[in-house]
Parts: sequence; structure tokens; C-alpha cells
Amino acid sequence: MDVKKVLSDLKRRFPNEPEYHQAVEEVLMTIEDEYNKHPEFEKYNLIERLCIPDRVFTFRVTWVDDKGQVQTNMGYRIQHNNAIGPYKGGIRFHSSVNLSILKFLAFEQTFKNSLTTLPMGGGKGGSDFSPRGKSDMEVMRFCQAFVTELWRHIGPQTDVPAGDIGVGGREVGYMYGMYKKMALENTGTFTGKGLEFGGSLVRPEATGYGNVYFLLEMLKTKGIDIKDKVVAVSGSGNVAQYTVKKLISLGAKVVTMSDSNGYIYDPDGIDEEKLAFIFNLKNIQRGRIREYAEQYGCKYVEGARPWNEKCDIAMPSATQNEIDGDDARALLANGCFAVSEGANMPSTPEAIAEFLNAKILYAPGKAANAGGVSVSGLEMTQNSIKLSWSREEVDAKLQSIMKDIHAQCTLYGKQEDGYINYVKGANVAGFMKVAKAMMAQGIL
Ligand code: NDP
Ligand code: 2IT
Repeated sequence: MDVKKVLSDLKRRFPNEPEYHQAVEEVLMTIEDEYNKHPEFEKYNLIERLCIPDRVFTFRVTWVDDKGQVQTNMGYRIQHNNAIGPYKGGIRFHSSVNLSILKFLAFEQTFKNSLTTLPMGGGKGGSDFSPRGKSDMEVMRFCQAFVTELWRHIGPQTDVPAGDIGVGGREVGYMYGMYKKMALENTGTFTGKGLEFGGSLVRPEATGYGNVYFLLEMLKTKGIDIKDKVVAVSGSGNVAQYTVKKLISLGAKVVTMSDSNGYIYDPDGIDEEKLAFIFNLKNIQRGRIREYAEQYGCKYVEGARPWNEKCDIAMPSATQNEIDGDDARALLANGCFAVSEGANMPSTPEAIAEFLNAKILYAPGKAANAGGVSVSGLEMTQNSIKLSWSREEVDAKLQSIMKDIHAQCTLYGKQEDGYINYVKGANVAGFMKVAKAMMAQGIL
């Protein structure tokens, strides 16, 4: 494979999609050696078929706001690759959403889902609609309008959406309700559903808990105990909240959380009671993280990210490219020895290079945050057999999947000097399974 040529072709054919180019480049650079050991891959032009999504749906979503004004947004669904199972991946509602961001997410999802050990292909969707500041009724009307277009492209055996930024239990509920009305079937075409209508226990917790389980596996390789370690977390949404919850239960000290306006620094650590305040603030009141600093009298920094604060471990859990080269150098200079990514692609290529150069424990999102989609896969299984598993059963399966993903990363990422390059490990392991499935199924 000529990585430079593949990339320049993609950039020419799909200009103005920087996040998509970034995600593809990171994967191609790390799988190149393994790929070249298999001349049959090149003969079947596997790489182009794997980088370009199977299909992309784009549609206009029209809805009426509370003032009676007619609003339009764009809607998308990317069906990236279904070689190992139905397209699977979340829906993102955020004002920044565009084709490039969703294509990078669908591409990443394909490798992540491959790592989970479950039979799921990769997809992603979303809209440039932002639920922030909207009433419940506006969110409901938007979700219904979105699904009147989306429903014909999805189904329990073809494409199963879930949540992501801006899409939680409320939005999934509204979308699933409309989906059922249109499709006249009730077998669980969304995951992250409410417990009363086919949702799985531990799905809300799964991404955050899974990231901590992955971190524990990494720490184990160095004989490091999580207790009393100082952790910087970014974000204050679903992934961040449950990351912090699990960290507190293990005796770690979480000193930061953030939202798109700024971050809080609490040197005493966020405890159970303060975290309950955040759950209420973010999920019920839908307020800003600044209010935490006002409530507990700690530092709030407007318009900044938390990476200049001293910590042992960083767990970025907000959005893509939220740790740049300078942030990475600041983390390292302050003694940070582990980074485990809850968000998708939160570190820029320059930041990743810094972490790998410094040989710290560094887990890319497609490995560390795979717990969310894993429990989505388990939700699909429970829907298929029309049973619900207990909290303990789902949590045990999640822990075992995260251990398995760690083992796959070690298998392909362990270097001669013993350092585990989790970026390479995750990319090669994820790639090989999809590649073998594609080869076996012919040229499609
Ligand atoms: P939420 O919408 O629940 O929370 C997102 C958080 O990130 C909020 O605190 C939000 O702040 C902040 N944020 C969003 N966009 C930006 C931005 N452009 N700049 C700064 N902060 C931002 O989403 P999730 O917690 O579900 O998702 C967080 C990350 O985890 C995403 O990268 C997502 O792709 C990834 N992920 C999610 C999974 C899941 O199961 N939900 C599974 C695997 C990965 P504000 O409130 O101001 O918008
Ligand atoms: O990025 C992700 O893995 C998710 N947003 C979860 C996808 C899913 O289908 O549960």
C-alpha cells in the first residue's frame, strides 16, 4: 500500500473533510506493515473499499419551534462497513456536525466494533441540530422529524443507531417511538433505550465504566494502583459522569470536569455528593459546569480546557481534537503517565506523537471507549432473545470484553522493548478482523 497516494486520492475526491482525513491517516500509518504482509489485500483493493463508506444518506429535517417558526436542519446517516455485522453506531446532535465529522466517526466505529468481539459493523449519523436551550417539546418534534426520514434506512438486521453527543435517553426514546410508528416493528432497532422498553441495564454507565476498566488493565501492566491517583476528566456529559463515578468508587481523586464553555478545578476532588450535583445539573437542569464552581467555591476557568492542571491520569471525555500538542506537552511536564480516551479522537496527531514518544500508557478511543457500543451489542442480544440480563451479568460481560480488547491491543501492539503501542495494537487488531471478513465475502 502506498499510504501517501491513498491519502492524496481521498483528499482529492473528498475535499474539505479534515476530520475524516485525520482519522484515515492515523489508521493507515499504523496498519501499513501488517497490510503489506498480505498481497491479496492489495489485489482486492481492500484499502479503498474500507476507507470509503458503503453509503451516505443526507436529508433535510424540517420542524416547528415553540414560537411557531419553521426550522430546518441537516440530517445524515453514514453506513460505513457491514462486513462483520449490521451497521452500528451512534447519532450525534450538535451544531458542529457535518459530513466530515460523521465520516470520521463511522470509520473509527468500524474498527472499534470489530474489537468488541461482537458481530457489529460500523455506522454513524446525526444532525447540526443542538438540543441545548430547546424545550422538551422542541426536542421531541425534531427527533420525530429526523426519524421520518431515517427510519427507512435502518432496521434490527441492517442498521442500529444509538446515542452520542447531544443524544441520550430522552432523544433515543423519542426517535425509537417514531421509528416504531413508521416501521411497524418492535424488535429494538435503537440501543440506549429506556429499561421499560427493551433497554439494557448498564448501557448508560457502559462507556465511562468501560474506559476505567480499560485503564485498570493498562495500570496492571505496570503494577500501578488506581487508589489516590489524581485524574483530570474533560466533559460533563454521559461519558464523563460515569467515568467519574467509577473512579470515585475506586478511590481515585478527580479534580476537573468541563463543558464547551470552560472547566472546573476542585483540588479536594469530586466526591459522591458533588457528583450527584453534576448529574442533576447536567441531566435535569441542563445547566453549565460553571455552576459547580459557584456551588462549591472552587476555580472555574472560562474558555479553556483542563490539561494544564497537574494530574497523574487524563481521561478526555468531551469531543474530538480537545488535546493538542501543547496540551500533551503540558500534561507530560506535569507528570501525567496515563491517558485513556473516553471521547472519539480527542487527541490531535501531534498530541498522540508526544504520548507515544514519552512511552506513557496511552489508550486511543476506539479501544478505551468501546464499552458503550459493547453494551449496545449486548442490548441487541437481549432484544433478540427477548430477555433482560441482570446488572451483574451485563457488567461482568463488559469487564470481560474490555479485558479482551486490551489483550488484542497487546498482541499487535507490544514492541520489542516491552512498550505497548495501543494505537497500533487497536488499529491492526480491528483492521485484521474486518479485512478477513471482507476477503471471504468477495468483491462488493
Ligand atoms: P454528551 O452530550 O452527554 O456530553 C458531551 C460533553 O462534551 C458535554 O459536557 C459537552 O459540553 C462537551 N462538549 C461537546 N462538544 C464540545 C466541544 N465542541 N467543545 C468542548 N466541549 C464539548 O456526550 P457523550 O458524553 O455521550 O460523548 C462524549 C464523547 O464520548 C464524544 O466524543 C462521543 O463521541 C464519545 N463516546 C460516546 C459514547 C456513548 O455511549 N455516549 C460511546 C463512545 C464514545 P456542552 O454541554 O457545553 O455541550
Ligand atoms: O462512539 C460510540 O461508540 C457511541 N457513540 C456508541 C455507539 C453505540 O452504538 O452504542
